[in-house]
Amino acid sequence: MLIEAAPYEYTLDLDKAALLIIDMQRDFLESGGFGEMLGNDVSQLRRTIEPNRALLTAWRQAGGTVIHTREGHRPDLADLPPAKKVRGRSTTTIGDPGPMGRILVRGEPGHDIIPELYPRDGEPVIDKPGKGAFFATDLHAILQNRGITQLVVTGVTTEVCVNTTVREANDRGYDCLVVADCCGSYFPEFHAMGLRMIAAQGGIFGWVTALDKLLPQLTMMRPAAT
Ligand code: C5J
Repeated sequence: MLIEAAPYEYTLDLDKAALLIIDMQRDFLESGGFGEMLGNDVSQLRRTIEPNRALLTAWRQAGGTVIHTREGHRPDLADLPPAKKVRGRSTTTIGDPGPMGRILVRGEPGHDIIPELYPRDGEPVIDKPGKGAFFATDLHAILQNRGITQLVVTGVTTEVCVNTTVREANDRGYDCLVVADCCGSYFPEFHAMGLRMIAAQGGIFGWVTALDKLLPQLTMMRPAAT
């Protein structure tokens, strides 16, 4: 299946591909969460929910592999680097009580994935302590065991966890297709530049497409189960 993309068309093979949805967590996206508490405009991220929901629905109907990630730490914070804890000099940091439980701690309500995109049974959820989904996780092993070489990447934020994951994936030999309108940043200029950096120089880290280029192809590929 050929998908119109930058810098040139992407050949998607659904049997070798996974949809990788990065960090669509309540604390980043929901009004009243940690992201908003820090003064961020969560509407910049919330605009990605509906496109992600449409893509996830079509991807599931086509029978494709879906993998979700969440950024966060063990409740005892043993995997939290001191540098990450103190960065930003904020009075409230990772592990402290926040509006939806302890901030970025596994098992807390704010750490979980938003209900609109909630994982189904059988869809792996990768709990990652860093920005990249490959660092200190079993993502690479899971992908290799399933024969996956292509990643369709969405989620938040474009310039942080999406970009870091795409760069990690690229170095491990995966072909990444990033869906622009299914990614978001609190900072629109970083979103735009984050996408440009991926597709620059002939696709130095991967490809970038839009939902309206991917969705019709996906829907055509395999009829929805009745
Ligand atoms: C993600 C962050 N998910 N911005 N985290 O991008 O700290």
